[in-house]
Amino acid sequence: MTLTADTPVRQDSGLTRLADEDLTTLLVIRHFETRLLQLFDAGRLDGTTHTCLGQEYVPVALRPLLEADDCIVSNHRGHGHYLARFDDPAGLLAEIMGRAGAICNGVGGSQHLYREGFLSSGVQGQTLPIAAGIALQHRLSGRHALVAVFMGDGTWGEGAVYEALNMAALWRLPLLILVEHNGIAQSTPTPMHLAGSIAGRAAAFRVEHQLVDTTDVNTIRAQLRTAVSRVRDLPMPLVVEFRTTRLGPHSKGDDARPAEAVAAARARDWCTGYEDRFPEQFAASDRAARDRIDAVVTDVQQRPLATWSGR
Ligand SMILES: Cc1ncc(C[n+]2csc(CCOP(=O)(O)OP(=O)(O)O)c2C)c(N)n1
Repeated sequence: MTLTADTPVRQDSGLTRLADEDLTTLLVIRHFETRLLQLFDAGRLDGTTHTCLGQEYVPVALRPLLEADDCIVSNHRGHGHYLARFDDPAGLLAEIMGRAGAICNGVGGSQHLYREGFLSSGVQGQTLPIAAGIALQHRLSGRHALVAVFMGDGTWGEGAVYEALNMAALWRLPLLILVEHNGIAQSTPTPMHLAGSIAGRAAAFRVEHQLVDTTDVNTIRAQLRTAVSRVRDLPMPLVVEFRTTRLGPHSKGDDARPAEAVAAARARDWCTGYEDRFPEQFAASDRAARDRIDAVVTDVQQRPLATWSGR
């Protein structure tokens, strides 16, 4: 299926019951991101931040498909990618607030994280050549592991993406390109910045493309399990395009969309859909995740500033 401006985004009628562990991670990410926006509004955070509200299910669905040896390369909207990999909201918040216990001593902030097997950069497109380079190293060293790189639809406007795709296809790199297609890049709707389609661009390099058009974590896993294994086993590159929605502003308070577009995005929120379908399980997990993030916020705000020697 090729996505165009007219492609309808379907409401998920087929949400299935999640394992408690998955629902917990989804809601930890949801409450983490919600609190970040509140902290910004209250003047408690500096810099900027891009929340993944509405897109939490993407990294959570991928979690069991990735192995410990696989590497994740994330982008500017990467908090959910990190929290699905590491159950560490305190380390991440400390990084964003520059407090003791921060993942990178507060030097990286929201967008530039590094932890074993995980790297992020806020520079659009930069991550694709880096991810291809790591995948090449995996291949040359005989390491049976892939590199999963996250990007948005708007990032297909960066030339470096195509250099990386070319090399990935030519050298058959174990590169899993995960596109969170949320229909907008900052303030520019996708039809205004993307000629053709993401599927068509992948095809130009003879790279396989798979579309995911559901928010159901269990269904996504079933749809992708074989393809992700092939990326690692053959190896080969693969583009997976998630038809998703961004619920929040681009970063802190800059939502250029008309109110109806925001309302339409909210109507497709996996979270409210899940709450309607499984109210009891949702209520218990939601309360626990909210309490946990509240405690993390209280704890991290009281910590001393992070220090870094510069070496
Ligand atoms: C090279 C570069 N140009 C511009 C920016 C500023 N910027 C940050 S995110 C963004 C839009 C990204 O859109 P998309 O790739 O669709 O991801 P989304 O924000 O929708 O998740 C822009 C223009 C940047 N970070 N890097």
